[in-house]
Amino acid sequence: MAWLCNVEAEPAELVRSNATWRFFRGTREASTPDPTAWRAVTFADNAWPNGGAPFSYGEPDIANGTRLDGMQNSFSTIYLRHRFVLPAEREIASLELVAVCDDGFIAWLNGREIARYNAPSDAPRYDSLAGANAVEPVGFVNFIVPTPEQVLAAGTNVLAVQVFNVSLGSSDLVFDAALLATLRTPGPPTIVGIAPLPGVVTELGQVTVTFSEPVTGVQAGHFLANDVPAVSVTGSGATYTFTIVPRLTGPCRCAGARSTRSRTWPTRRIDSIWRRPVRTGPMNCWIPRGLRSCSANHRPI
Ligand SMILES: [Ca+2]
Repeated sequence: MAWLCNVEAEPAELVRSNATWRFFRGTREASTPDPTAWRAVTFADNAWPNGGAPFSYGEPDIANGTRLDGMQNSFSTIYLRHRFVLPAEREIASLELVAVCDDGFIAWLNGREIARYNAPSDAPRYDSLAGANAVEPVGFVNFIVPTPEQVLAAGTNVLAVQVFNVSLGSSDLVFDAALLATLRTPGPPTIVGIAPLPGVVTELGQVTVTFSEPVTGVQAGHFLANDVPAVSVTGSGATYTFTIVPRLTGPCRCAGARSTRSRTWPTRRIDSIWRRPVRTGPMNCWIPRGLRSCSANHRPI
């Protein structure tokens, strides 16, 4: 539901198609003694040459990228690494790898596998072969990463790919990929529910507030009624009930107060939402019993 997501999401290309990668020809393992070490963020790939994607041979229609002349009948795999930085203040909402490949590949993000296509059935080696021929013409295929927050990290990340040809003598090889994300910047919680609703009440002893997400650090003094703090608060998660003593029977001006915190939020924002609630109308129209005229005591917060 849209009102629960108090953030703005935007697409981001963490790794672009035609990007420059560090690459290693699979004439031997890319790392020893641990043949998986090359997939880690910390692996030193300085000695690997840079090459632009797509990586290919035997494809006369591909004019750009890195031509792997000499691969046919010589080696069946290549290793690729690409670094990118994820800003610390961003959260990841979705992630997918989009790849074009002849014949197969396995992709790891920070050492964790995120996608495989026509991959060998056993543990990949430098001389492994793709599990099947790519169907031509090859096109970009999407691979959704289901739990991106578990593989992406703030700061430096590494996308590592091993590409497999179907045979040493295969007439061609192609690989290019992009890593696409939806990023969002966390925002403060909003108030999505208030009880009693603004309007006419005869007296006011409690107010229950529901936030758009669980918050922490809520204290009675964060809620003011006629500028007097509530005396107690109960609740947890996203919903809290403030008790006002004595019960108010006159015009009541209510507002959220300072510094409730959820993960990182000041609640200055809560005040502003309270003052201008989108869904519930003006907040301070608490009309006391016996009042002749509503308008006489209706003062905007
Ligand atoms: Ca091939």
